[in-house]
Amino acid sequence: MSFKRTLVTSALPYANGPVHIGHLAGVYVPADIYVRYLRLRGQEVLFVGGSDEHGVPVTIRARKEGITTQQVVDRYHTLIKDSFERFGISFDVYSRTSGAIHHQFASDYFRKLYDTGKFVEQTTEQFFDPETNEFLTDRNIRGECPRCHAQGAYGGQCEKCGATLSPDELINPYNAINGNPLQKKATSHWYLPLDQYQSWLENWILENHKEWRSNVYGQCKSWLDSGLKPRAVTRDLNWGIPVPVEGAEGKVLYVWFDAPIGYISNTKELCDAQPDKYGQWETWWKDPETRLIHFIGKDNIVFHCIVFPSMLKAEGSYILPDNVPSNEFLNLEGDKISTSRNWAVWLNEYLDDFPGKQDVLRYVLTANAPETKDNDFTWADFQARNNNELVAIYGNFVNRALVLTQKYFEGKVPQAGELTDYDRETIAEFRNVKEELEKLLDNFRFRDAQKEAMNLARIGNKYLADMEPWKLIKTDAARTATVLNLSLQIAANLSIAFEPFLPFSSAKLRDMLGMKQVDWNRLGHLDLLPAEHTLGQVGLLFEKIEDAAIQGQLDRLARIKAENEAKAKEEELRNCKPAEIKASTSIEEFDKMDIRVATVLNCQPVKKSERLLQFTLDDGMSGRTILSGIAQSYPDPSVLIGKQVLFIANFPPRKMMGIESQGMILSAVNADGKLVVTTVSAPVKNGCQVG
Ligand code: B3M
Ligand code: ZN
Repeated sequence: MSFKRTLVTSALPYANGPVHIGHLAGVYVPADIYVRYLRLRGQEVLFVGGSDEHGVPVTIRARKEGITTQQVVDRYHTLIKDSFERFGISFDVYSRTSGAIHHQFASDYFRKLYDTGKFVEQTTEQFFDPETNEFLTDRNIRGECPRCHAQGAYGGQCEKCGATLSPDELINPYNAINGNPLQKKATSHWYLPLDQYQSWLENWILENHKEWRSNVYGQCKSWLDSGLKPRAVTRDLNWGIPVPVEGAEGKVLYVWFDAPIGYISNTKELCDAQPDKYGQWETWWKDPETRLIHFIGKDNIVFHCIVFPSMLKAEGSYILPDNVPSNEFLNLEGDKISTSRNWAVWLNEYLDDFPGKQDVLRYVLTANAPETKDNDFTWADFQARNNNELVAIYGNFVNRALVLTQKYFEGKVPQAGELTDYDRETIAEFRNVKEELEKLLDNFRFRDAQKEAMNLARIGNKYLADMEPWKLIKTDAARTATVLNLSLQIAANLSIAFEPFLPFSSAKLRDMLGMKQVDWNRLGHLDLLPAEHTLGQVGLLFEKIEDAAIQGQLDRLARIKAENEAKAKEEELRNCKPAEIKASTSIEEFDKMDIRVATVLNCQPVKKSERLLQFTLDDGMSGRTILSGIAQSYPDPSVLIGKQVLFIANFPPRKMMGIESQGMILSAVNADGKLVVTTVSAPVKNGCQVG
């Protein structure tokens, strides 16, 4: 189908923290590359973004920081917007969902579906905290995992064993915020009956959008195959857009209902403010000649491919997404990126640590983009790609071409003479560049497209290294002129080819070349700079990144990892509940046990055993040796020397690893499974009995 214009949206990040490299790699860099590319091709395009300011995550953050929810979203919306700007993410509009325009728009949208009978109302039993008088969302409900019995599992998932849970399955559910036990209480909500859209969606996606990325198509298919169910579009919460229905006090629109509508309301906000420049918002959202593309991360697929299209279909007057290029996840140094665990490279911090190096990160994230599978960001790879690719190939080539022209031809593009076969072969390499890049970019294959652009730099670099104009100048000035002319033409092409990917460097390169504009249509032509054209000021396009800067980042991550491990341990101990009491016994049974006090004279690992420690005890009698399987809990057993411990004196001796053990040391089992040797609270004469 033909189209006149393209509307590009990128997922609205939650304003509950700064944005990190995972956001950039997954959504914003690819969307920006695509938009810049369409603009270069002279197409009409609108790039819409904004902050998602509703939902539970922002309220959790507010509680954690001890400020109001509005303060949280104000803070992070500003920070996120600024980070995007500094990275050159070229939104036409970046607004927010807590604004009045959005509230009104989303509220009206809900009301229209409500009035036309598109929802079903249902009453269900939900968890309720009688003390705070509020219903809890899944994320705020914790309890014991029914599978692995870890304490503190979340309503949605157990972090310990990874099981997907529903809050109903948790044993002894409690309020994650205050620890209060929860009750069930009836509440009614409005549902979008997705089951009624099932066959329409099957036809629309599975039959008519086979071209979607296989990860997107596959996820949709599996949702559809397991049968869609009605989804609640309202919540019991005090943060969000009030449900515009009488009797719905205390209820708000579910964040996933209002957030995608934010794409529309943000477009409206822009168009209403500048209709001459952007036209009517309806043109972007309702004209079948508009093509709608959503850039998102993989955890948002169901909402953009199934839920939002059903909402649009229910309303009836909107276009539907044409494509939903979704990326998989980016990990950081082998671990899942996590805002709550601070396991991320935050964009604002990156810019402080690497000022002016926006394009380096853009480059690395695209080179390593998780387009088809999860990928890993490592600082070593970041450094290598900068030093070995951007600096050593692209930067080196451009710098040599420019510096030599300054030196030999007073900074003016020299006239090319007769071409050799090698010149012609080099020129031929550029013949199909434009078509190749377009094919890849049109298919959202940004990683391969950038590789293609870098390949051009490689060709230029090799050409210059092979031609050695710095030697040639001594014998053949005319030939040198041709070589440098061709090199400068290649450099000019690079500034165009890299424009969607590395906009800052492309602009810098154009300044150095004295190039006024980028003309995508001229890409591949090796006559972009006329002879005698004066070049601009030459500088370095990229700079080497030293080991110390990388080490600084690795040290930071190591610190965070250690902090997280300590916190996890603390949490585990805090949430641990004691084991069940054993079946009852009697004083007579207990009396059979001869428990005594002894001082540890020596304690050392038993050779060839991972488990056993050998205790030498002063037991107030003739002394004894006891083996205890607690080596894992005491990496340095010498800490036990001099301590008074409790042991069972009347177990029959037992040989292990060739050593006779004469009893058993008593230890407590800690929540993390580690054993802690028991002791007495004041000195006791060795050999005395415990009872
Ligand atoms: N804020 C979820 C996310 O950041 C959500 C996206 C909304 S897009 C309409 O993953
Ligand atoms: Zn579990």
